[in-house]
Amino acid sequence: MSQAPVFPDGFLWGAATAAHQIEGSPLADGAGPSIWTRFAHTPGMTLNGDTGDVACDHYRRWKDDVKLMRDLGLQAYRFSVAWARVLPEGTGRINQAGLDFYSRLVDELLANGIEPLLTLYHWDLPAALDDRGGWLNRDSADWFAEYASVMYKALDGRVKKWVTLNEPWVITDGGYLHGALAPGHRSLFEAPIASHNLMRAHGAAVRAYREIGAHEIGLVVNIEPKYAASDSEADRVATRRAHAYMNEQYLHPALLGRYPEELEDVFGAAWPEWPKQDFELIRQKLDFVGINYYTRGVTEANDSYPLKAGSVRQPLATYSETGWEFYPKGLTDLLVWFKQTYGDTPVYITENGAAMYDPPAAEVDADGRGRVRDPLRTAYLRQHIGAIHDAIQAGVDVRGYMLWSLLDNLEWSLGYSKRFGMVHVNYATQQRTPKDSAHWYSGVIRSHGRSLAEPLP
Ligand code: GBH
Repeated sequence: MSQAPVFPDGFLWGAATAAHQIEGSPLADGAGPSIWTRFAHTPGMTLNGDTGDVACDHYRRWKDDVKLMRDLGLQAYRFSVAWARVLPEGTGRINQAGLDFYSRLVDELLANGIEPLLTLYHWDLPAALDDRGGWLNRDSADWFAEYASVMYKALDGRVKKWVTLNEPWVITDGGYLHGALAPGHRSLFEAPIASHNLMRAHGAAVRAYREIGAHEIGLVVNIEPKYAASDSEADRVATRRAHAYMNEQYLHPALLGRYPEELEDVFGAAWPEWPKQDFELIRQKLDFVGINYYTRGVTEANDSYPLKAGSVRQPLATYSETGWEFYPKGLTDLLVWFKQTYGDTPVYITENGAAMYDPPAAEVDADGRGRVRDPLRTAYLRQHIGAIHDAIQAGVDVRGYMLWSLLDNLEWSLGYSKRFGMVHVNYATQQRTPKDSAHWYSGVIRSHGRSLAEPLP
């Protein structure tokens, strides 16, 4: 980038987290258990048996964490609410102490000039609802709308940007198809049903918002553009399927009111007939779509179950610690694809970042500050923010960027082994140390993106 990039006025710079990954104290002050509390305490489900019992202890350190955000200059903070703190049984009785935690957090953010983006569901279903069938139960749409309405009544106005679900694809693929995530099911027959009910829940929550709320609400999806490994007919067909499965399975019903045809082929006998009126519920006008971008997929035909498509590693490419290819151009491509396919719904990048082989935090330096040199993360962020700028120049209405993640945190079933934070967390002492990438990102925010043109430190 030779010329200083220009981002639109009001483009929002922030960072993201999720409740189970940072809060700790999952059962404090009357909260109910979630499927993640239960899953992590089931032997063998997470790496080293890691749980969210302490995590970043954010439930007790939230005030200091907001101060940290202010010191870094964040303009926005995307976080999620633990449903079972607010409704310990998932529906019915409200636990005021749980609600108060989020109310205080929001007040503190606003007092520090930081705009809250609130995600209602980032994977931690109340265990009591899983006992009633979880996302396989059609009533889950009503449960979710009830919970969402409690949150709107308590916080709308102070919160002006709401997200219904984070990544329905991961919830279903991880939780119901491959079983690596809670609730750990492995069923081709359950997966489409869980997905469909998640989308009905999304629709029901948006519908409820239009009655109670007065600001903006959207859906967050993870998208990985799929490129065919070769020009062969077989690889191209496999790529279409992979793209429909991961990228269109949720956006098509939410924005177009139908599923992509390829899903029938993907799920075969496990693909149900859907009631037509469900799509009226699922398709609601959205104020924005949030896109989480980490990597792309290069797809070849193979008979791996159930997609008949697999990913091919790229020679000479760089991979992050989670094995994801570094491919910033994919972000520009997908944003352009999004606009072409779905029209002018505004977009936020609601997650982007990487676990990038950080060295251990060094001793405290002369300024009294610890230091973590993470040049690979800085390079990753710089290239991806540049890719967003390219998309904006191509006419895509991108309104903000939320870096994943504010803090090193609990990477789900991978436990504490992967660090995505721009701030290092020493889990023994809970000491927070902004990494070099955080100082770099502060400069990007301060200059509204213009510093991207400067050489890397
Ligand atoms: C997000 O999901 C989550 O929202 C967040 O909670 C989590 O901590 C963060 O990412 C980091 O993992 O193996 O090459 O086929 C990430 C969604 C979907 C991105 C699967 C990577 C696999 C790529 N992920 N995808 S590959």
